[in-house]
Amino acid sequence: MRIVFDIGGSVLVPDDPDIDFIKAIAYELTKISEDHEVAVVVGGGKVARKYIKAAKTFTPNETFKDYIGIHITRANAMLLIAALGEKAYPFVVQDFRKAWEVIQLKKIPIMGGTHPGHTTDAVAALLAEYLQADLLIVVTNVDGVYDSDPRKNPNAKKLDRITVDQLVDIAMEGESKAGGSGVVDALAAKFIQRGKIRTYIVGKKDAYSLFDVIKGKHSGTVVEP
Ligand code: U5P
Repeated sequence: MRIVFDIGGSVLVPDDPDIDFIKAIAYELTKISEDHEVAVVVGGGKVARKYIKAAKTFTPNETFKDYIGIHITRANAMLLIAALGEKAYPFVVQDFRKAWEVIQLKKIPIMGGTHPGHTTDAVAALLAEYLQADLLIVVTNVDGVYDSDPRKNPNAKKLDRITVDQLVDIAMEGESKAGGSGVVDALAAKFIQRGKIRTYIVGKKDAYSLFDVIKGKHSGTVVEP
């Protein structure tokens, strides 16, 4: 299989870099890459949002703040590259075609953000579409898709299986400002719909065994294309 992993920045770097988690996923990704083609997109998460919030003091320019976010995603990507060692391409990949080329070299391409105006979820969805991936795995700090925001509503129910049209509806309720934090960004949901990409949305706990996740063994949400 060809698999794209979308690892949330807040999962990788909650406040400080989560060394044990980064080690664990580097191990899992290396193991998976023995039998599958793997590409990874890393987010900026909480750290990016802190920088974007600070920058708001100085500028109302959303695009400028997006660029700050992109830099943070690339710093996080460098951390994962360091953890993967020889298995990863040693530069943060900034272009989908380059990611394809890196896969042909039998290395794992690691991307962060690309352009202002969206999050790394959208990058991952587009990458999955471009690479014609069999599977997109989104690792977030919520353990799946809920019928309402579980951080605000204690009665929110996790959805084991949804259609991509449902995902689009849920994502559209989120907001699309620099540093926005819906479960996936609306644009990403649209790309998943357009690319008809089979997608699993899972939490950090499941991500410790990505090897099981790719086989469908997880407690997150399956998005049917
Ligand atoms: N960002 C972009 N374009 C990208 C990726 C990220 O502008 O391709 C910016 C957004 O402001 C985003 C922030 O909210 O970086 C952090 O990325 P993420 O963790 O939300 O994906």
